[in-house]
Amino acid sequence: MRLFHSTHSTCSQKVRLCLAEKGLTWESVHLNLRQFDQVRPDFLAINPAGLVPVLEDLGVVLTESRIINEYLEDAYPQVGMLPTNAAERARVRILTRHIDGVISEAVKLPSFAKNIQPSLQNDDRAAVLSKIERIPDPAIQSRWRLAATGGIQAVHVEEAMTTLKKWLDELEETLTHHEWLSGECVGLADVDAIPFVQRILRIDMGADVQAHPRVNAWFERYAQRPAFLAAMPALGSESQVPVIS
Ligand SMILES: N[C@@H](CCC(=O)N[C@@H](CS)C(=O)NCC(=O)O)C(=O)O
Repeated sequence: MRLFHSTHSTCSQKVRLCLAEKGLTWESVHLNLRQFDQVRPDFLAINPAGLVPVLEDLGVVLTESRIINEYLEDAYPQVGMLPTNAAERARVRILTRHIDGVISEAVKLPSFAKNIQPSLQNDDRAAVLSKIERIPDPAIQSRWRLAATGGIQAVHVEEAMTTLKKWLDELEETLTHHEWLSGECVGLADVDAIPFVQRILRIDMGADVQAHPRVNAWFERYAQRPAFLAAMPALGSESQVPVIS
């Protein structure tokens, strides 16, 4: 099994957590997104969308972190990551879909504002903009261009922060009924959510997490697990490699 991933990419972290929880071993192909490895022709040949993570397993090439984790659950069920009850499985999938469709997007601008925009200002702007031209998705291209030209403003970030606070409220509510987001045991909803709660902490929204005592306790409890230590970057390491999301 081979994983194309990046240390500080939340979507890569989701998959690394799932692999670690399942005790699966894998070969690492690391991409530095800040250096635009994702638009190198050899990587675009593997994923034309220019995004990590990508999992190669038994001749299959998979993109999309949520789908990769579902695949891992189907292909390697020995350590189960979904509840057995059908209604509970559906509940977990609603959570993971929301993370994939809404939360994953919401963390990007605040992450860029905090980490990417300042660091890009030290680079040669023309060289950066020419690399950005090679990004396949126009929306992703414009986010990078906005950051490269110092254009991300507080107002852009505010809307995202409102979405993230609302999500914390939803997680708090879920954790009043369940020990883990996935039910009685750690599962896909937990591994999909952990990277984003950590990111929320790292974009200076620690007070918002603390205002949600169950979310806070759940995060601290999960952070004791071996999978967290194996899959998540050490605190403070963003200063060496900027966070992208
Ligand atoms: N929906 C995709 C999103 C993947 C994604 O956005 N990956 C980011 C890192 S978390 C990336 O590769 N970004 C490259 C870029 O911004 O150029 C998934 O969940 O896998």
